[in-house]
Amino acid sequence: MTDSKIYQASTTAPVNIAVVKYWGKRDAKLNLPTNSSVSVTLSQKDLRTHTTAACSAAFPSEDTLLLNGSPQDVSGARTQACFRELRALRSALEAQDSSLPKLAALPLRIVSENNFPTAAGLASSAAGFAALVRAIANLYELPSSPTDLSRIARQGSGSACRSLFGGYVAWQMGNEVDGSDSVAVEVAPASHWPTMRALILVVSAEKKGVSSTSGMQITVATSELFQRRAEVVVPKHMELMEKAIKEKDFETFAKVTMMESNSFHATCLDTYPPIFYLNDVSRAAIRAVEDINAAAGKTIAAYTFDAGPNAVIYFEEKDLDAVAGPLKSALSGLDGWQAAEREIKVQGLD
Ligand code: 2P0
Repeated sequence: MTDSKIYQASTTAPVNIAVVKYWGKRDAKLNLPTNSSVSVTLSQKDLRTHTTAACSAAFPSEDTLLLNGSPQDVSGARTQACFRELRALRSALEAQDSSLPKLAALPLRIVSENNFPTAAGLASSAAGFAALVRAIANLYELPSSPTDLSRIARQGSGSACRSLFGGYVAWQMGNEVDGSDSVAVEVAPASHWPTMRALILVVSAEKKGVSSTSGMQITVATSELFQRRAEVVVPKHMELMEKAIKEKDFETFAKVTMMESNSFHATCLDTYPPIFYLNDVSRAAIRAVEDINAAAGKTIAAYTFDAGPNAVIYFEEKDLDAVAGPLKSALSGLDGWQAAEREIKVQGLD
């Protein structure tokens, strides 16, 4: 008799925004980075992926993935790597305990929903792979820690490993060739520094022009500035950033965040052919933040940009009025800002 029971589990995973940026792979197959990175996890209230993983002998024999209602190709090496690793862990459990249902052999049906635009520089792949990996781990009842799961999610998308934690998270690049030590760890929980806020300026919700995966490969191959960034700049920024977070030193946190963003976008420009992620509204946001800090007489706001024009502005809760108002009036006359204005969101941290 065939067991037609449907086993299922759901989870959500948050978006993370890097303050020390991941850009460059030393191993493209295993998604091993050329440098470590640090991120802040944003509230799941507005930005998150919700994923349900199910398996059943009654399902068609192929694994399937539906993202925002559209069927996705699961045959890619990255998704397959995640499925393979999770199935291997489940098989090991089943081998130890013969009373467990044989789930590893069953086809998977994954259903994911984002509550924000996909691929608009808002780290959708990070939340997506983190949620996919944790949903399947929950379905399989794996005893894995968040760091264990980060090792698997990293193979789906590098930045996904950081979305397995809330709060302040480091992705340690590691040294091993098999990637076993390239994992995410908590720098501090959100409760350590709960006054941190992020303002998201959605300058464009369109899909980005150059994907991160191909962009960073061209940077590694062509930019000499990149060498210095990976070897000298990022190690220095990692140390300063982890210390700033531990000491809740906003000025240092903010300065390193802005210099990191600038360093990353400088290596994009130094890539040949060059990669442009920032646009005129992005540059106006940078100038507005500089003006806000000059008016305050200290650094109360920090901008950062990923592989797209959208800005994330970090600030402390007490400075909301000094940051949001001036930013809005500085940008309100610009083309493209209409879209941004509607989308401003202040995020707490989970
Ligand atoms: C980051 N970004 O640290 C950096 C900053 C974009 C700029 O991680 O190829 O989508 O899937 O490992 O994780 C975007 O890269 O790249 C990214 P893959 P991913 O957040």
